[in-house]
Amino acid sequence: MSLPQINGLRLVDSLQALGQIGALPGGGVSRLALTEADGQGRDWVVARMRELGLCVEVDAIGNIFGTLPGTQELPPVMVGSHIDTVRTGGVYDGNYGVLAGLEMVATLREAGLRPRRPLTVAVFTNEEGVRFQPDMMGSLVYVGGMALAEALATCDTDGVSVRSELQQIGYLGSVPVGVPQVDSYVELHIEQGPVLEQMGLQIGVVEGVQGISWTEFTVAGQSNHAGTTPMALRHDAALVASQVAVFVRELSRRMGGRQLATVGALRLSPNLVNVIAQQAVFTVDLRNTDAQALAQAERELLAYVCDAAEAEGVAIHSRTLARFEPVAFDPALVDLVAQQAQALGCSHQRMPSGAGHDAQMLARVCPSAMIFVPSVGGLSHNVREHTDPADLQRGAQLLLQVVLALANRPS
Ligand code: HGY
Ligand code: MN
Ligand code: MN
Repeated sequence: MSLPQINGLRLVDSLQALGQIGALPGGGVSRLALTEADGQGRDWVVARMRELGLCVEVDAIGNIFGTLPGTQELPPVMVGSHIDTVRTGGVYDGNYGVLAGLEMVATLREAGLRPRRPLTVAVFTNEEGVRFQPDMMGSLVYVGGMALAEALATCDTDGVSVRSELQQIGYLGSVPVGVPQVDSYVELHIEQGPVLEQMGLQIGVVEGVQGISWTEFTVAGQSNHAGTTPMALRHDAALVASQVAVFVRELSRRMGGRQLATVGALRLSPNLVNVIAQQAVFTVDLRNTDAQALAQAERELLAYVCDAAEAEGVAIHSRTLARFEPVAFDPALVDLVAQQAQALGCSHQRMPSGAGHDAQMLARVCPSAMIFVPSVGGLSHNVREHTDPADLQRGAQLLLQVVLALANRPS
């Protein structure tokens, strides 16, 4: 039986339409979690879900679920992702997985096809974790990995809580967070890296997600006059932050393998040209597919930070913002993705995910897997993020085929 074809034009139009919400001048999107723009984006998606006749539910952490009933009352096959973005985001990261799920439903309805199992399209709260940590917060609470009360009480740097923002945008839902009953979860996402494009491949069959370690360091030095303070008498918070940034680059080079290290956020105060920095607050993002190597990198970082602080005579304390072990997806589900990619005639290869995703949380409660499509120039978390329409359509078509194979399989 030939399967209905995903309408690629309609999918691209929906990505562009949603991308208008929080659009940045000159391109890209800024739709930080639980901001007014995120609320408007959620409203747009819920309206589309309702147009498609889905049963819409919002849970207590603001996760949104749109469900197409199946011919049988069974746990649903779930697809989805997130629609919150980083401050300099693109229109595809996360949004593609949600809108391809809705396009899949639209295609099935047009073809008059009703799968055996229900299909649910999920929008998970605060996947990016740039305003409220940790990242993947909504899906982590959904699977029982973080207490709801703790998540709701989490505040951003302005002291505003998740709870108050969810209330503000109207998404403090009534569906309790419980024990999810999900048959399986498949997340379609842009690769956000250079691998598929460099290898000229159409599809990434994702086998798992690497480990993630986010730490915030606060260095307390002594502000003083830049023109009168001898170098030997300084306690310069900016120096220590800079030394750590250089150290983690050297650490990842020395460790090799897949060790990654990033100092992405750095705030100095008083941040003035002629004042030695009194305080530096900065973050270190370490990642590795190898759990032991990641732990080793964390140990070496902490040892270095203590030595650097002591040498400069500054105080330093650290706060863990996120810490997730590497995750392997369900081998049988990964095989199914590979088989369906083969059947669809897609060039593909198995690969790990460099970015974190909600799928790594769903993997705690049901068989989960991911599908990647290429990112032009390997760019993401960048306003120039782009994926070609043909790749977008192909990925959504593969999602449809994998989901139908799951939804219609005998018990
Ligand atoms: O940081 C990540 O990997 C994801 O974008 N939250
Ligand atoms: Mn994402
Ligand atoms: Mn992202």
